[in-house]
Amino acid sequence: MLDNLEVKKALSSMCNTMYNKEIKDCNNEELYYAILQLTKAYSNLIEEINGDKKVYYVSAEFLIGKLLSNNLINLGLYDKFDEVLKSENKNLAQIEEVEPEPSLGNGGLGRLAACFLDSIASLQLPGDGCGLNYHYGLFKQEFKNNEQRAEKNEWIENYSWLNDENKKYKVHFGYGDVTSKLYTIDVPGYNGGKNKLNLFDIETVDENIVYDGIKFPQWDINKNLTLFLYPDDSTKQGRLLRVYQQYFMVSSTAQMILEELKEKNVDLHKMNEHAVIQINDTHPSMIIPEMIRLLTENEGFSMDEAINVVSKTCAYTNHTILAEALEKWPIDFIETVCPQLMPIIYELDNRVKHKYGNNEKINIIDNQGRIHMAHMDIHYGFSVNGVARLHTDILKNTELNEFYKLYPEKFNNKTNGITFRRWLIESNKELTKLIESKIGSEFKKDSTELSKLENFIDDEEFLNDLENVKRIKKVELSDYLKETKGIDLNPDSIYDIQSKRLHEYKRQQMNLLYIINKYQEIKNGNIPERPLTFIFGAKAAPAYTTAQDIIHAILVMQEIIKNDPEVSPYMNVIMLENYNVSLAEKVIPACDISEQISLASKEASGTGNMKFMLNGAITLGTEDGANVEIHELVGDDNIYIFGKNADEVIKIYQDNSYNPKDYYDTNKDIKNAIDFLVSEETLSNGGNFERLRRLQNELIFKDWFKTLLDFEDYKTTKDKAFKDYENRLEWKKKMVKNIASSGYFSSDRTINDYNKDIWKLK
Ligand code: 26V
Repeated sequence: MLDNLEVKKALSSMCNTMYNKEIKDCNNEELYYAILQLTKAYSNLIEEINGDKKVYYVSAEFLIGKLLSNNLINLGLYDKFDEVLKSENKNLAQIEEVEPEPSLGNGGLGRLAACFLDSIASLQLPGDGCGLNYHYGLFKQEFKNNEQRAEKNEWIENYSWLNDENKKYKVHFGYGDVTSKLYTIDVPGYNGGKNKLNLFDIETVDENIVYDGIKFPQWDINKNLTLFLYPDDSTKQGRLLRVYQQYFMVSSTAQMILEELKEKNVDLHKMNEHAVIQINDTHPSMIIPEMIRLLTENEGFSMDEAINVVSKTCAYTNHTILAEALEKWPIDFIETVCPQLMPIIYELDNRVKHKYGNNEKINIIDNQGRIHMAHMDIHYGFSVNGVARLHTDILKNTELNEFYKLYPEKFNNKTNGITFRRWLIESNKELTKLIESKIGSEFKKDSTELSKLENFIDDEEFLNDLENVKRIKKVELSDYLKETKGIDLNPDSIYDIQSKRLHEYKRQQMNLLYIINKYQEIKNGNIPERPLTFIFGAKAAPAYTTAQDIIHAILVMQEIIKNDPEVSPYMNVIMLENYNVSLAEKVIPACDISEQISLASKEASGTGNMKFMLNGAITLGTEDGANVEIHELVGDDNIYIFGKNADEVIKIYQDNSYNPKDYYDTNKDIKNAIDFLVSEETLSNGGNFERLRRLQNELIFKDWFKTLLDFEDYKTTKDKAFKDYENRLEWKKKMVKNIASSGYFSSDRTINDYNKDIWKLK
């Protein structure tokens, strides 16, 4: 292992070669590129993790975040670089600000994939990620006129973490062949060894066709294929493009896997003993027919043999029960994009219909000619897992019950997790140090050690230190927002934070109604005991109108309060621009109250909830997703639970018995808040009548995710949390209890579970 002197020598020599300068004379940008090159060089020296069997985690998203600190930590070099740079009057955290963050993901599913890669490598298991090299990722969010604008997110530079592997694959589309080119990013583990993230790209992609934000000609596949993640699917051409992307991803991946297996001289008939393909949601589902096609067409397999071995190799993870996110592609889409798959899909479908009869609940091809990707995964994969206990139970007993009855042995739960290396050690160094001073550093390798913190729950000095750490992180966030956005935060206020994708089921609109209600109370002279800061971070899919309307309403509320001196000393609303992994690393450690308020049964797991808990925030949430497990671990006194539970919600949907208008008519707080959406105040503070009226009508007459049903309980519970915050001693104990109970949510635990029950790597 290198010592500080060697690190200094290496850095100094890199600066000399690259810029002909001394370290002290380089600016942050120059230093970033020098350290990037060095880190890549060190990573090059690390052995790849090998084994008899390897997992391929195939995913449309990998929300990896910045890599400099993460990789230095995992390579054991962070402290050394930090010290060397300090001695030269430089600051590693500031240097990392230079790094562009790739937006190769949208939310939880993509961030989970990134945490999993970190844990797989850190547990020294052989396993690679496989996905696409989107040049502009999802999009960069900007606010203009109180609306979200989508801009391209440029992240690929001449020097980046990408390695060109000089490997190519031919992918056949209906209109002709294209060439897929492989790039990789090293994934070093915390305990030595490294894996890879494989990102495929089309050779002919053309960045110059993008105009006016994120628009581009949708028909020109050779040029647009890997420009953006989740291109607009409100048009047929946009939906087709998603299928082109998916087929490109899985055909490249399947060819690469077969190539690797052949290099290892594996008998492909025993492929399942050497490879496991984890299908992350349904975006990669076409890997099943594609692999069968490659084996039958090129490797001399019979159809029976190919189906048999592929079914023993593929495993499927479900991340949502929302109908619109369960992909069903029309046959003619597949005929256009990859016609060679249709005979295989017909065969798979026929076998199911032959065996189980024509049953729409489990058919692969339904009677409207659509292919249900999840159904194909379940029939032709060996494992189906949900991502939190409640979610898996709902899959088994409700959503996928018909399948569960057929294949009970395939179903299993894998409660999600997060990597503590990024979400504690990297993003909250102060808390890490404090924990270390009490229980030693073993928790860095074994997160369950955190439970030892409970021994200090009555240790006043520790409680005060914990409070100080929280305050430091609140001040840090405040300074950062002041410096970068000119936003003022009051670190003595309570930070109440909801950061996650914008979706009606997550109910940012319920939080907004609470804020309006609080605003109206203050106007009526009802001042809160302590100032309140409400922070949101969320991107909305560009074609999702209601989500855009909700962002607009939050921004207008932010404006109203900023401009109202009667209210602004007591409450503040901030909608963070372009919430991403880097911003999350600053926001989460600063949080007092973590908003996890989805309509019960709809949030498969959530992973932000775990990150907040680990950093000492107290959850305000429904009995949904992993909140249920958090609740169980911390106990009733250390979480704020409200609202209808999943059984009640499912029943209300079944009975069709919910009418939001009843709540609007009978609850004055609800009526006043909703009426306020279209009012003199909103319209004179940049409000857009059409958007606000549409949102108002949505809430009164549709409210598909039952905001009004839970509002009253939400308000009561949230008010109580704010009141309890004033009992500082008790609150600090709640913080300890949450941190001490969070060990279960390490993704190392999750990956161990995947390995034990599904992958069986070693
Ligand atoms: C949904 C949408 C909807 C709008 C447009 C684009 C788009 C793309 C993909 C999806 C599928 C979302 C699936 C997803 O992210 N699920 C999340 O997975 C997390 C990790 O398991 C879990 O914690 C979250 O509860 C779940 O929502």
